[in-house]
Amino acid sequence: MRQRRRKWSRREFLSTSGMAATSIAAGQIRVKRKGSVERAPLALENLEKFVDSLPIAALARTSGKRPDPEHPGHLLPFYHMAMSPMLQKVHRDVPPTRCWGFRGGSPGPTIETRSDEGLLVEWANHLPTEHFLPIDHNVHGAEKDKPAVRVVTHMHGAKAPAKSDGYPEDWYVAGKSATYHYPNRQESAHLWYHDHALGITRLNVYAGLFGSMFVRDSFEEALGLPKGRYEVTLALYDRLFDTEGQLSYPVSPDPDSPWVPEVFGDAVLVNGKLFPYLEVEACKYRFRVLNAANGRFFRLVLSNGQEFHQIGSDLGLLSAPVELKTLSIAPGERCDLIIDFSRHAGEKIVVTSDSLVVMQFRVSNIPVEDTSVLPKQLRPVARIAEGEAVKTRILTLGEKDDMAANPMMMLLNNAHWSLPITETPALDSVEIWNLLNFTDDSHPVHLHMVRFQVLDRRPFEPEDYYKGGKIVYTGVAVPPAPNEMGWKDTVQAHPGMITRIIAKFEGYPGRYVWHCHILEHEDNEMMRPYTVLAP
Ligand SMILES: [Cu+2]
Repeated sequence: MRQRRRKWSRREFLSTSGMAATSIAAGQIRVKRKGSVERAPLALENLEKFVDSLPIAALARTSGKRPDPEHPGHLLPFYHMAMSPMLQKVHRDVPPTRCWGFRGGSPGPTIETRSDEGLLVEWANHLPTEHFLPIDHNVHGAEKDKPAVRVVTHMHGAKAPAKSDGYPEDWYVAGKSATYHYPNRQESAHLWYHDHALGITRLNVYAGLFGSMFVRDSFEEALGLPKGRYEVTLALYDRLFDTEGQLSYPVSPDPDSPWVPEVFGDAVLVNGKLFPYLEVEACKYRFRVLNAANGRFFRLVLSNGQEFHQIGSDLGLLSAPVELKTLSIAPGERCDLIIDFSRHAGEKIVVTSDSLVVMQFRVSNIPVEDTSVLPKQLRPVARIAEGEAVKTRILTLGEKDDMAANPMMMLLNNAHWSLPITETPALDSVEIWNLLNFTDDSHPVHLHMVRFQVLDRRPFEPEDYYKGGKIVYTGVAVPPAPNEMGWKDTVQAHPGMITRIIAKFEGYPGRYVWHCHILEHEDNEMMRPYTVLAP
């Protein structure tokens, strides 16, 4: 581990200046690679905003039923989800963009299911054998002897058996498929599926391989929340485009080692469109927001300054709505929002994130009767008592830099992916994980299979830990924000802080992973296997 730099970090810099994000990102594209054509970035400022309506992903249709792997006499809905190349119109005035999707969609079709109702998905690789984005063969798992195009789909947030979790080494090539079983023994939540192939996840997701799944239950349905056309998924992600409207993925100046530590696009897509608008009625809407970006943290605000309510986090409902004017959402996280447009009839409201324009709501003038409710209480979230923990782990988030302080790789607990497994919680046991962040970045840390709660964040002195492995706090513990008091599967671990989470490892024994959800980090060693031990 290196000395922690206390200079202005790239993320802080980019996040405070959209212009900076644009120029740096564009600069990255203009880095000329050996044998590659230099392409100028798409001039977003020349594009007319709000000319395309917000697309809504299709509902996934089943392809019949198949036997339940746990109870072969019982049949489960079966979905065939083929990954294939596609063209996408991201904007009226941008030529079609080559990307990859599920069943012709990026985001792919939305799977709807209910708690305790299992389903099967055959994730089929119908992609070409060559990748259209720059693979770095120095990245672990993506060596020159590996096939260029490899996929394996993970259902983020699913309590799924290990063999259906999409282990990063379980990738397969074109013409192959894997059928996964999702028992869905979990509360209502917004899950999302995305590629997880070792060493190229960042490229496969950037290419478009992701979509949503909703688990429903009767408790949630009884609350009377907005539903049907009043419930809208908003999958947010940023991209870089060239003048031809094609995806640009930035590369480093070293053609033999193109990996870059972070990617920030100047174009924010919502459900596959650039600057879309959504016509809404003057009533309450429920927005299921997903940050599907490789590395961008969004900070969403409404241009009319109105407040909104967060009613759910990654893995389900909060105990009560939380009023917000700004929503911070990190890659991998989901936020369940209620926006009430009833006092804003006729308004055009723009959603922005820092200096980036995200989308527009056009509120109708026609009076409408709103029968939905924003309940004062939602679903009780019982806090896991710290005393229940049988083990407390100290886990570091670090970065290895070259001589010029350029990040070369990111590490969890200073360990590479291939080292022996060190995190081995027993099934149904409770553990506290202390995430010590030694870097300048916030890392959204995601644990597969389990749900957890955020205990607190507390500043500490890295030097003392380097020297003697001693934790010296430099301030008081900060409790989680009210909208972080629900069930989480991804937590923002901030620089210079120890972020504590508590989890009960319920579900299934077997090998899973935990990792940073900045996909460039995850691909370059910021991911470790962990094993849930059978009793
Ligand atoms: Cu990270």
